[in-house]
Formats: sequence, structure tokens, C-alpha cells
Amino acid sequence: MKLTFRWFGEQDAIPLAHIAQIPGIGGVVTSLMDIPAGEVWAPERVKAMRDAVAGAGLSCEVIESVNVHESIKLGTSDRDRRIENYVATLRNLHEIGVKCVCYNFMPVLDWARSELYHTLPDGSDTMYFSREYFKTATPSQLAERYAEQCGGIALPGWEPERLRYINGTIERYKNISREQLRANAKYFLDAVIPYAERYDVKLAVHPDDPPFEIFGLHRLVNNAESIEKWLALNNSPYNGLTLCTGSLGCDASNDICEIIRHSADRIHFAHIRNLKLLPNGDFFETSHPTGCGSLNMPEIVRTLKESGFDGCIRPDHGRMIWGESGRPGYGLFDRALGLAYLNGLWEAI
Ligand SMILES: [Mn+2]
Repeated sequence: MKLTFRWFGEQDAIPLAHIAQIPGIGGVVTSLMDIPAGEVWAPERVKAMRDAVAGAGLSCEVIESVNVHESIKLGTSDRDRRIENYVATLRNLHEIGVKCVCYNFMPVLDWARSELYHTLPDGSDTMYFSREYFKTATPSQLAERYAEQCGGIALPGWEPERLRYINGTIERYKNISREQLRANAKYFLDAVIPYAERYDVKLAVHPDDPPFEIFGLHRLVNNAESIEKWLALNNSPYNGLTLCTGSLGCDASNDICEIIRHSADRIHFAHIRNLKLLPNGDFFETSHPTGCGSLNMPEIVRTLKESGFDGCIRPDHGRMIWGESGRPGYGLFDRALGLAYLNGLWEAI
């Protein structure tokens, strides 16, 4: 097991030198956010990324994310070219020693919250999801809200090139059934997995966030049953899962430890964070320890450890504390506390 920390590349306000000072850190999880989905990550770019990370004494074994182009998810005529580019990116990542690629197969949007800076009683800020808000909000209203709150910081999953076409893209998904979307996922996996095997780069799909439909968009990876179906689309061990306790945990009916036990040999990467689930289904992101939220963290870590997990783990969204500002969910302080907590849990177990 290796503890890692998400780093958004040179544009990240948090320098690698600070990440390298977190006790227990082994590496970073990063990506080239400026390259649009569906384009090849050129060898010189990935090598420069690897060199920057190695220069701080850290490894870069997991990439998060290589985004899947909408034409692949929609199954349009352009998809074969986009899949070829995806394979070329996997090859180039293999060349720099990457072992795992995290990605998602969510239509249009990577994640969504109603508030990016919700102030908690202790004065810290966190992200909040209101079920009520999503009953009436439109995607463009949400995008405008993020733009206002974020002051120019690029949010992964809400890239400008994606937002320009957001309403039109959502419209196109209205003609696609969940089964058709799953068939498009199989087409993608069957095309890419043989190369993932050849290059020894494991694919680890991230669960849908939130794990229920918003804006009428289908979900394919949101509970034990759908995860099993996803893994059965292609039975190679290279078709695996990113265990994200925060995403799966937003649905109280998800038994995370059961999911770990059931899919242990296919979990290649893990985001371990806590959240507070409210009786009305709203939730907000808390600091990582068990007492701060709704998830039993030692139980999750124990189950993962006992399942033989040997991949990378990272803390996930944290609160903004101690006056820190910046990318919501991705400050240094609370996530560093989360990493230290996970390290302690792992050691104790
Ligand atoms: Mn996650």
C-alpha cells in the first residue's frame, strides 16, 4: 500500500515540495488537466510531468484522470478515433512507469455539489449537496454558480471546453437508455483493455458522484449490483475499480465493506474519505476521522487491508481550514490531516 495525494500539476497552488513534507506520503496522483478529453497525452508532456514529481522525491504511479471523450460514452461515429488516442495515452503513460489510470464513465459531469463553500459551525468550509437544489437547478445555473464561487480556478470535471456544450450534450443523452450506455462502456473496455494488459496499466473506474441520477443522467457505477455488472463487461483484472468511499457512501444503502470483500481483486486504487449524510439525503464532506462523519473508517481500512489490497490510497476532499483558500475540497491542510489519519489507521491495523 502506498499513500498518495492528488496534485493538479504546475497550476496547483500547492507545491510538490509541501506535499513531500506530509508524513507517510509516497507519491502523487496527477494528470494533465489542460489536455482536452479524447486527445493524446504526448510523450514529452508526460515525461515532464514525471520529472517534476520525481524531482520532489515522489512517485507517480496513478493518473487521475484520463477523461473519456463524450463520443465514446455516446457511441457516436467519432469514437474509434478517440479510443485510439486513449490507447496511445496509455502507452505513453506506461513509458513513464504509470501502473493505474483512474477515470469515470459519467455522462457529461464528473461530480456535482450545490455549494462549494458551505460554512460549518467550527468556521471551516466544505462542499454540500442539497437534494432540494437539484430538483430545480439546471446544469448551466450550476456552472454559473461554480464560476462565481471559484474565481477562475479550474475545477476538474467542469473544464470550460466541457461547459460550452453542456446543455447540448445533456440533450444528446436523453436518447440513450442505461443499457445502451452500458453497451458503449463495453465497446470502450473491449477495445482498450487488451492494450492496458500489454502496457501493464490497470484501469480503475471511479464510481458515479453522486451515486444517484441528477439532471436525468444515467448511472452505471453506483452500488454493489452495478459495480458487479461493470466488472463483468470485461473480465480482465485490468478492468478494475477505484474504491471511493465518499462517492459510494452518499447512498446509505451501500455497504462499502461488502463491496470491498466482493470485488477485492479488482480494486486497484482507493479514495478514502468521510462524509456526513443527513436524514433528508443531503450530505456534506467532513474531515476524515470516523467521529466527524457517517462512515466507519477503521472498518473500511481494515477490510481493505485484509482483502490484500496493495495499490495506492489517497485522502479525498477535505474542508478548507486554518484560513486556507483555493480549489474547493483540495486544500493542503485538511487532506494532509486525512493522509496522516489513514496512515495511523493502517499502521494500527
Ligand atoms: Mn473519489
